[in-house]
Amino acid sequence: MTKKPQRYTITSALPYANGPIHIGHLAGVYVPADIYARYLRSKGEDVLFIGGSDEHGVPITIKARKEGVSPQDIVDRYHNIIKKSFEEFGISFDVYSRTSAPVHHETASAFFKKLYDEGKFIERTSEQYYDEEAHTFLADRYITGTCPHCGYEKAYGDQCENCGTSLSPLELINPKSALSGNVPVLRETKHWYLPLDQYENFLREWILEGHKNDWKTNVYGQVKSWIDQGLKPRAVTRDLDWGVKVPVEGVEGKVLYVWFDAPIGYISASREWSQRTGKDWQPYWKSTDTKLVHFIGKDNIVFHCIIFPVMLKAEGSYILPDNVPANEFLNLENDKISTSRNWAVWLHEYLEEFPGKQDVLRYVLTANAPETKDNDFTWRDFQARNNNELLAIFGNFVNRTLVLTKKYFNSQVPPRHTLQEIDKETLDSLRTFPEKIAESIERYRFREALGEMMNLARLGNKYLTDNEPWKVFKTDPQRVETVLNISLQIVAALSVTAEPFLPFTAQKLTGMLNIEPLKWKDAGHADILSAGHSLGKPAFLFEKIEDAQVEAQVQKLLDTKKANEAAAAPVAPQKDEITYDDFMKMDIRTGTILEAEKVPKTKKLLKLKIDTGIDQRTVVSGIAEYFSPDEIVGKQVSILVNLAPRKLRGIVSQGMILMAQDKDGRLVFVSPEEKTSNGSEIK
Ligand code: B3M
Ligand code: ZN
Repeated sequence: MTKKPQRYTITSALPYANGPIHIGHLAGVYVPADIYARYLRSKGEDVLFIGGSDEHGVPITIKARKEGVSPQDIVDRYHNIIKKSFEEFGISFDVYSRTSAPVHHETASAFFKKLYDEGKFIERTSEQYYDEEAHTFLADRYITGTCPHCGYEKAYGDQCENCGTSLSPLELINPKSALSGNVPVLRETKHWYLPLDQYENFLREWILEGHKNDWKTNVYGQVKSWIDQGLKPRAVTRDLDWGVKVPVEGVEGKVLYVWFDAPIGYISASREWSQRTGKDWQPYWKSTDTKLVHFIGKDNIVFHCIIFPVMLKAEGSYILPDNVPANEFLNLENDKISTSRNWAVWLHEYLEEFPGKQDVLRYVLTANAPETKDNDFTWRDFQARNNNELLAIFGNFVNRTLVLTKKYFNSQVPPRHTLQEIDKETLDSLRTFPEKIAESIERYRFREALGEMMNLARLGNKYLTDNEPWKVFKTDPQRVETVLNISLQIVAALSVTAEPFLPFTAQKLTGMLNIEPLKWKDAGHADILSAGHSLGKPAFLFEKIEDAQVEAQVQKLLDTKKANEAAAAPVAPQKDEITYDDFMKMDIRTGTILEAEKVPKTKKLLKLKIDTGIDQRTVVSGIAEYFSPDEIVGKQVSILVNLAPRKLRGIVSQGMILMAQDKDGRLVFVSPEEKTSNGSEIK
């Protein structure tokens, strides 16, 4: 875009409403989009920042089936959780919509209908997998099988999550229905295809020539490789019943492919916003002086750079994105974030464990943003960035400035007097920051921008330390007036320049400065606060994060890893065969634990007194790590009574309690489901 845009339409990928959101989502898409939107608003730009839940697609219906509820129940649940997380983290959407909303069904349906009526699709009948038991075609994730590229056995019909290749169901080796587990058959079915191949020249000219220099290299590279491999017509309908119905007369049981309807969700959300605010949504999508920017993760590049633009182009009345600043992925403690393995930091859990610390996470995720390569989130880094950067630099500078002003000048902004060289240099430097930060933000380099914002805090911190007002006050209070005036101007500039990154902190800052939120243009002039202005009360902006807090988080992840490994480990193989008579030699009875005590100097052993119905006897059992004596007294258990007595730690044990041991090593009693008389035979 060469001329200055009149307005900005900012979209952020619509998260699937089939689970809560985690730090990977926040780092990859929502925090950068929010920084951008907040910055533009601060500049006084006209911004429409769009979000919403993606509520269609097979994973949602599969989850609903598993839980025995409707897909609508699933999306209602997660839409609300996700929406709340975004609000809590200060993601400043102008609208947060959802694709199950009527406005979306109407919008997507009309969009498809227009393309259909104008003959922009090709109709094709082809053979697709069908589950004869479930009486349904198996789209996308309803089919699983072995990946032809990497041999992974649980690849989906649309993608292999092991090697990342996008697949079509017919490529899978040993296909299986996810519904019944049966081998599917092939049946003919009719679908509509978007002929991407017909748009190759348009895409080459628009992206490969037009955006060679301003799109990120990861995005440009992916698009180029797709185009160079040759584009093929892509089906935009599916044989499913959850989604936007195909609006063609006589067609039943077909819906729009989720990736056809979801990006139209951005437009539907804009219409919803328009209905609510009374503002016209159309200029945000149809005026060429609008700058449209899609924030997404790298797995969404092809949809936002090829398929959706082709849809918009085919429709004809829409603008195209000016940029698609896709991010790479964020890992967690050196491992891929994964919902199914629960390898994630969930936002709703983070807030429970670190209440009020939204800005800390926003900060760490931006400082470590996976902008040019995959990056790693570690709890140690989280702690270090909080303690050594936010607290030690930003918080420390602001706090010292406000506390000293309170102490020496009763929280009134002091005047400036004759400036020394260091004052002039500091003020000159201060004036350059808003522009520097803005430049980085406008190039979608958010971590660089954040680094500059922190350099402004560093400038203040150093200025204060170099001038030591606490030492000078006795001899030269006027000098201290100047130093604190300048420091306060830096604090005020921080309240503006930090706002896109740390909105909660910026709000606290304006409160402490007792000012209305300022605009970006105010930040650079060094006279924001005039002498005599009364400040609010100083308070701490950040707190130290202790070792124990991050150790608890690391432990939680280690527990998850252990549980995952146990779940993945095979169960012990079957032992050698025995005869019926072998089995009948064992005399197993029900018995009740009468007494229990720890065997001294052992970790594992409990000495039990058991009423076996035959007698009362002593049994030594290795269960002390799982049960305390108190909780098992009175419990009815199963006991092998004719086991030869054994001496354990000097105690004669007469029999063995039966326990089930899972792959984790965890023990549970094998007890009768209902109380029976002691001595009942188990056979
Ligand atoms: N729901 C995919 C995802 O969460 C998808 C984005 C839609 S954006 C229109 O990765
Ligand atoms: Zn694979």
